[in-house]
Amino acid sequence: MKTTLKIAGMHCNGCSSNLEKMLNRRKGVLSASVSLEDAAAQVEYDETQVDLDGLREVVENCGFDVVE
Ligand code: 9UX
Repeated sequence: MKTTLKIAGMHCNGCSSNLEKMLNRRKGVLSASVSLEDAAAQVEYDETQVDLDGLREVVENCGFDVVE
């Protein structure tokens, strides 16, 4: 499964690289790439191991929000 999440609250390259690192550490995430300019995260994940709520949890734990 592939999705693009719109992310609110990222201010610098540290923000985007932290979020990218944390998403990639989440069980079930196959690969994650976060763009500061686009304010977005592209995530490829195994939907039997993690769902959108699980991804949102990672984003919120990093101090950001997923924009609906
Ligand atoms: Mo940059 Mo983001 O110093 O939480 S890492 S603002």
